[in-house]
Amino acid sequence: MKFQLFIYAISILPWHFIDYTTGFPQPITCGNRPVSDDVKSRIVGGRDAQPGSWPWLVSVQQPIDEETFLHLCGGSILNTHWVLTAAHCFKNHENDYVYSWRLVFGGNQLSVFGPEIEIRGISQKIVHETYDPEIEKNDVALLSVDRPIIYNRYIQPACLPRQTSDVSVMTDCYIAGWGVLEEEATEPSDILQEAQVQLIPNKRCNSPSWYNGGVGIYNLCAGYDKGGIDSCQGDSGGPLMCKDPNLRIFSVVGITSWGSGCAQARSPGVYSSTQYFLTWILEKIESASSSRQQV
Ligand code: 4AZ
Repeated sequence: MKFQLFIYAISILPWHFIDYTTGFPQPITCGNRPVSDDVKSRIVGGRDAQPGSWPWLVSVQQPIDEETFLHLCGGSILNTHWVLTAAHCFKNHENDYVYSWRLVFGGNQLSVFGPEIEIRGISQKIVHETYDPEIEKNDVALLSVDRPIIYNRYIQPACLPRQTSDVSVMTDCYIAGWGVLEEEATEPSDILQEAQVQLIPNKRCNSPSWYNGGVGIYNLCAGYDKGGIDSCQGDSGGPLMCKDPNLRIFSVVGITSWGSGCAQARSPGVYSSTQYFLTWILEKIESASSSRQQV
């Protein structure tokens, strides 16, 4: 009887209370957008995002002097301890001491920090073992924070797609980040930008006048045939997010990785597929948290 009651309780819970990937040590809820649940509608060709629109978005920043930090890459909150980003964010920083970098959570305008902002240091950096910077293969990395992230209305964990989700049919997709607003620009955007993008099948993305085979099975392409709207430098590591038509919630399906320039025709943004790397992500987080418990 008790067991039946339990099964009944499980069956009536909203889906997001159920830990959908077995053994995934992320919070049971993810993908919540308490402040802004609707997308009203730069990145290149985007628009200012409303504060709280993408509460899992992280700004990965490097110190440039005693007081100043520079936005370098985006990231996504996976749980109170881990941030997902791109391996290539650390490519030209092999000799940098990443433990002096900082992670900014809950941000919208990076020059103005409100009370909702949280800042953490990095306590561990895990780059994919077979990351190949030549071809941006396995462009994925995890960062752990020095103190747990505390969620609020502006700071929430992301969902990852289920292993069984068909990402290719998702049509409601967005990118967001503080990357440059134009290919030639050097300064990152102060205000978080967002843009709607279309997933482009890998076969089309790999055609001769496009990337000609440069896109791997571990990648997703998103943007427009004509260009005009795209991620760019500084958006790297940040999320490509699609609304799952069944779950009606956004999942981070891609990590901004590379592209030929920004917003050019037949050169859409290329993203690392989080579904492809799901096992890697889960294994790393699990083994890191179990070894922490043993200490
Ligand atoms: C970059 O340099 C970069 N248009 C990121 C994304 C894209 C191009 C370049 C995609 O980090």
